[in-house]
Amino acid sequence: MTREEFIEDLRNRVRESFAMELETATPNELFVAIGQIVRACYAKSWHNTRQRYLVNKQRQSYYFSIEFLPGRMLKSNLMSLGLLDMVRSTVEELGFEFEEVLNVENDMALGNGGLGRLASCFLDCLASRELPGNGNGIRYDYGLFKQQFVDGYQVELPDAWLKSGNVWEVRRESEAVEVRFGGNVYMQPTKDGKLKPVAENERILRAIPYDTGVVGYHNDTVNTLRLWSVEVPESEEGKYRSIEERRMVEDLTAVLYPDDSNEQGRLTRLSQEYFFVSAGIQSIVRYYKKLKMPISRINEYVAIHINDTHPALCIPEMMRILLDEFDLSWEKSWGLTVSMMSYTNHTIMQEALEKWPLQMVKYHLPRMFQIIEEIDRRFVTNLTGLYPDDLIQRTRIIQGDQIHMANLCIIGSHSTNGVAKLHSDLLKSVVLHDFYVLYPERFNNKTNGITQRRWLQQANEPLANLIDKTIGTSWRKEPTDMERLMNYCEDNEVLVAFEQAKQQNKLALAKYIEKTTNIKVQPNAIFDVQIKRLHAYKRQLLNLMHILKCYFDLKDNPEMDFVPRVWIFGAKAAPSYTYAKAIIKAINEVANLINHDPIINDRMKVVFLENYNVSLAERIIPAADVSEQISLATKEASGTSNMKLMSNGAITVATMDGANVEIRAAVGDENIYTFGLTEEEVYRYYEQGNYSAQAIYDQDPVIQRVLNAFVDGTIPNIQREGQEIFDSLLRYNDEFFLLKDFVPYCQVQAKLSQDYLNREKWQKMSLINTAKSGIFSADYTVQRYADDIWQIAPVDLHKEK
Ligand code: 26Y
Repeated sequence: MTREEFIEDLRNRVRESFAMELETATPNELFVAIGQIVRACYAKSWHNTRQRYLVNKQRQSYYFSIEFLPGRMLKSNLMSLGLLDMVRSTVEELGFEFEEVLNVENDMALGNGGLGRLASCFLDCLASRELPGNGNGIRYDYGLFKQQFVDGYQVELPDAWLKSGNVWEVRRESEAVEVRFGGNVYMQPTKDGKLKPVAENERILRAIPYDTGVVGYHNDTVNTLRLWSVEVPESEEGKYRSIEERRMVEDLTAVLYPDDSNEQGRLTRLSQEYFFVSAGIQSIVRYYKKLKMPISRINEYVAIHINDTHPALCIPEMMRILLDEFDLSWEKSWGLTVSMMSYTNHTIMQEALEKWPLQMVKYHLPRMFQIIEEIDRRFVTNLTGLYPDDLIQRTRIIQGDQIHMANLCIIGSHSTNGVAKLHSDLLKSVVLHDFYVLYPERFNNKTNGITQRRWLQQANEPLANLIDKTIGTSWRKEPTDMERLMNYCEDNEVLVAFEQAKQQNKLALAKYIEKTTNIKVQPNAIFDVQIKRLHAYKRQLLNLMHILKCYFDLKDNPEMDFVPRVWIFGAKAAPSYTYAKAIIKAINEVANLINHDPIINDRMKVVFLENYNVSLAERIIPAADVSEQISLATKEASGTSNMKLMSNGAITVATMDGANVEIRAAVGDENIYTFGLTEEEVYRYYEQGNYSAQAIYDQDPVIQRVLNAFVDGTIPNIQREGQEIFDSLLRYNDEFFLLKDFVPYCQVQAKLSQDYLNREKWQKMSLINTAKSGIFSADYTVQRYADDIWQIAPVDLHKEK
């Protein structure tokens, strides 16, 4: 597309869609019109991709996830299509601010955090590596809540992201399917003496797919993210007479559950899980029928991935279709199902493991219940005598009055993976050890990754351009080529240029901070960043304790040498997670105290940015000097912000947890600040039960002063929250061992501050972090899933078939 064609197209669309002239358009109209142009640009490739997969009878993977977190899509689509520079310069020449146009787009925030963002990175990588892989999920009317602070407290507002329309989606009426809930199922004998399930009094809902193109980077691949929305089918209109009844139905895909740690066992959540799973599996089977292949070979054409246990019902739903609709035997159906399914575990935290009440499943999903019961029965029967009874009892799916979804996933799939080496090892040796005894060959590791296209190329153009200038542009397609930056570790000119790029990003973030919070920060201070969901195990509180220590040091000794620092937080707390909310309040009050204390004289600033989401991450990450990855060892399955920050040249302060271990191995000990308890030490405390927070407190006056600040009025306005925090540490014995890790944490922070003064040393460390970050590209992660688990191969759409 030439510049002239683009302007002409833009002019026409603004006219036709808004009855306006281009000259009078605002960023809103411009965003919609450019979005339409971009969509039109990839429409043909999208169609071709689908057509080619169909004609080739391509084996495809389907990534089932109850969360997807793509963020904004205009800039990434423009970049993938190679149109970014032209469109940007043209828009600016026309007298508009391109940034403003981009900012019109609502984030697509249909996810809580890491798991949902990982799903979106994976889709991007599948398309960019020409791999035939699709997403399947829910089109929530409301994404993750918007966060506001009122008097330092988190307040949640609805995220009505669809209010102004969604240029990227296509509603596919003709591909709607029915999903059935409730009713009774009984077994009826057929003529040939078999038993067939017959259902009565079911409630039938309609699932409408909305498809979004996933545009590959500089290739012609456009894959599909299919999200399902619920409707009352016309045939059922009469049944849902009252407004309440209709609302019950519409509630199904109304909101994303905003909790990523505590399973609450809610019926609507269970219904969501079955709804998108059933719709997705039906749509896969319907597509497979088009290939005119026997059902007994479906596993040669379909790979289904279960992202955490939320889509676990894929297993019984596939069984239902093979058994009830294709009349296959149990054995045949089971063989096909297990060979199609694979599962990723994202957590070892007990509270986040899904367990559904038997009665709830039995009443609302009676056929699923029957099938799960039979899977469980056969599992027990087949293992009895071969393995100890207690092992069988610990691994079976139905235990007491609950269905253990992780057990269902492992038993019903051929692959179970963790998301970082340490995490996968813990699954084998501790968390899922019993299963590892049963199925050692099913366990594997797939360390998470990120897409540098979004997190470096797009979010950090100053750095990306500088990398181009230094080593050429091949890294944009092959991220490990960034390793060539290692040749410039001693090159002062290059180091200074990298420092300038960082400075430019810090300046931009400083502006944003001032605009949104009124806080002025010095761009030459250390920008110390912790961005992630608010969770006790992630230990934002440890960071806050260190901030308080620095504050007291300066108060005691105002003349001391102190390397100026700006602490930047971004974090949402689940609305029902009161402890996490108390920590938000405490951080905000400490920020208020320190930011306005004349003695501190701007040497410390604490900034908690509201509404952390993908697009805010894109602003913060390029400007970070320090990346806080300080979860208690064993608790963070992988982490992915650690990789994004590293790639952008931030230095990590890390516990030996999740993928931090692999980051250290990549950059070397000298280029990361590690501290804290190791996995072994944590488990030793658990085994020996001899951790005493009180003992640590009693011996350390600094810790006493820091903790007392929460309850003695030093930090104002946190009577209740301060007490809750104080109690969590002392009365309830500090579940995540903050007090034990506090001193070593402060020590590495002090070292870091000193190192920061040595600009050359720091810049070298930063360069090495970027240089070594290529291995964390999700391009490679996805390639390993494709090779080891899904067995899918690239399809070159440039080539004629
Ligand atoms: C069942 C419900 C309460 C639930 C909902 C969401 C449970 C868990 C989640 C989300 C979990 C999640 O985001 N986990 C994170 O996944 C990332 C991608 O693998 C990891 O990097 C990160 O360590 C892990 O906490």
